Amino acid sequence: MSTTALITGITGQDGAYLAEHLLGLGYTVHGIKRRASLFNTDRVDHLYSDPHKPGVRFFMHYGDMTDATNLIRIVQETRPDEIYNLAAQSHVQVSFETAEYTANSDALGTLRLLEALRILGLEQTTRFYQASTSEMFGLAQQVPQSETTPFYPRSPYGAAKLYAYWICVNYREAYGLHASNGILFNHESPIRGETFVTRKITRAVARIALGLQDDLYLGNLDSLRDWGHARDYVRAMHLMLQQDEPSDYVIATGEQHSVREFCERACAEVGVALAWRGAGADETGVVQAIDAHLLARARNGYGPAPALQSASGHGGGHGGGQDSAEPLRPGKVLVRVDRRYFRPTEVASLIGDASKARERLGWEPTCTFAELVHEMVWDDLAQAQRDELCKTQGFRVPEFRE
Ligand code: NAP
Ligand code: G4F
Repeated sequence: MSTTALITGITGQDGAYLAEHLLGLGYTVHGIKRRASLFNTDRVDHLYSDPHKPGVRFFMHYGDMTDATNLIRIVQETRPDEIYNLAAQSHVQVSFETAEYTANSDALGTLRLLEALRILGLEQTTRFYQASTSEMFGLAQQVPQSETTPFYPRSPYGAAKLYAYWICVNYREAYGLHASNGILFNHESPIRGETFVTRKITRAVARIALGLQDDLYLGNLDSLRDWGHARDYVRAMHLMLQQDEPSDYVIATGEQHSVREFCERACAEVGVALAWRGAGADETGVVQAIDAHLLARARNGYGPAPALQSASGHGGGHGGGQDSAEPLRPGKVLVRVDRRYFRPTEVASLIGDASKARERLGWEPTCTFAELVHEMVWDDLAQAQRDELCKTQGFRVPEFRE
């Protein structure tokens, strides 16, 4: 019989990568999705098969972390060997505006799920993974941050996640639950939510390269993050639940980059060298030089991304890019600062020490920072090219900006 996993937050970035990983390992995967007025299963649609067919191993159930009876029923029906609690209002800035809801879903939601295990008498049989976060380190008390670094959350999100962390530890100690916290540092991918800074940048750079967008407004350009790839990080989640003893693990690359550096790297993918002028809220990112061959390649390169090393080669492409307006020229301002994106309290710098995960789980990140940016930009270029094609054929292209 295959192992059964229940994933909350299956429609999110990590839920999708984890579901794919577990299905690949032969698991039966149940996921909890929210009812929404529009389809919200884009990220997992490729995993879905008609449930009426034999041998199906992927199922979704309507549910919500704020609904205890619903969670109890789903756990009762699915009887999972492993639960991965990934569901959360996961946007730090949004948590300042929806503090109570964030606490309800992220903190109390975790408690509800743990209680479901107790109520159903599954505390000795079901293993539990909690999606904890480096945001709990907040105003970091040590550099780099490890499992022993004191916490100092700086947002309603960080505070809610800290409750979830400790309630998980408490249920492990009080009731003997196999419950582990993955203290994950920022991890990204081409399916990262569009309002997180990395995806906001790669999506904007792709659209700017194709003349679909003029510029990009950002908040704190000085923020430093330890960015890894989500595909690597979901492997760590699974490994934690395969250990004889539950524990808490930092998952990080140990390498730090600024938002400014992320912008530079993303622009370089499309042949644009960015220079910075001014300071603070008046700082701008300006086109310093353009590599015409790289830009043409980015504009015309339908299909999968070229290998990273060849990105500097001269591209041919198969037509379809726009060759009329040339919105990019040296001196053009691409990045501006908008105070709207500043947070009431900022987490200025995070960098993790994942030695424990390396030693005990044998976990290593495989994707470098350059590879991550490359993959994200080229995936967004493919999407921008689709939009550009629609536009040139007279179809309306939605302008999602936040
Ligand atoms: P994400 O893309 O924002 O996905 C969050 C998921 O939670 C979505 O499926 C969302 O559903 C669901 N959700 C939100 N509120 C819910 C509720 N009340 N009831 C049920 N489901 C709800 O986040 P992610 O990047 O995959 O992150 C996964 C988890 O890891 C989150 O708990 C996050 O806080 C944590 N984490 C993430 C990172 C990171 O860098 N990505 C780092 C550390 C920790 P909809 O699709 O319907 O919105
Ligand atoms: O991409 P972000 O919104 O991610 P943040 O706040 O670090 O949170 C993410 O990582 C956490 C792990 O540490 C997760 F727990 C959490 O769920 C989420 O996935 O912002 C990164 C940095 C911040 O310092 C922010 O102030 O980028 C800065 N930033 C600058 N301009 C911006 C922007 N962030 C966003 N979202 N949008 C901007 O325009």
